[in-house]
Amino acid sequence: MFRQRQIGVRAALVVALSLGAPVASTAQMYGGGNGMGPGMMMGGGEANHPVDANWNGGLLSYGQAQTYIRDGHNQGKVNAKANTVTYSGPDVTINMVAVQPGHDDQTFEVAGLTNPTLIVPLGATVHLTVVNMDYGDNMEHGLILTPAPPPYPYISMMYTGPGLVRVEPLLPWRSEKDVAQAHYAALSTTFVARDPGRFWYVCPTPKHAEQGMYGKFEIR
Ligand SMILES: [Cu+2]
Repeated sequence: MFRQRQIGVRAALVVALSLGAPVASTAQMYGGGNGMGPGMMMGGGEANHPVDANWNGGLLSYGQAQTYIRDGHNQGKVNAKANTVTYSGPDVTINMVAVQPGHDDQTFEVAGLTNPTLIVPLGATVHLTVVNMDYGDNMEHGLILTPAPPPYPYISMMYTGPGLVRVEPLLPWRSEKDVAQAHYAALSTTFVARDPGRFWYVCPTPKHAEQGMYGKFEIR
């Protein structure tokens, strides 16, 4: 929470990850946001613009984004060979980037790994933040956590549904300045990893999951 406040992530969802219950009923929005509550379906292309004054989510400078990325390297045990990050303890913080500079399009990065498998202990409270460092048309990104495995179709949400956990609305791409002078949209969600099993974090932007923008999320 401290970190989230420090980087100015204002909008957050609190949800309970429970396979048996419709999550929308347990989700709750607080701390601002765009007035779009949980369960909002993606509004085709309306988020397709760079960060501007209308963005009510968190905003990071380049320097803050670099600190955020560095912190991400200390939040779990990184196994680059297996492409896994294993978290421990009752409170887990995950700093995720959508398309970190220097990485391929349509990827998530955690601790410098691309689309890693994230392993979280059963019962942990998970603070998940996504920062969009991507740029350009159709490069808004979001995240939903779903038990539905790949492959994903063009409109992944038609297959995954709204998911169990969501980072939304879609984060606009970086402002139209150079990388070092741009601002980066950020959103956080907090949930309890209540059900053991294998899930997937998936980008709901059309075509992105189809092109590989997803990774495994294991609770055990
Ligand atoms: Cu995406």
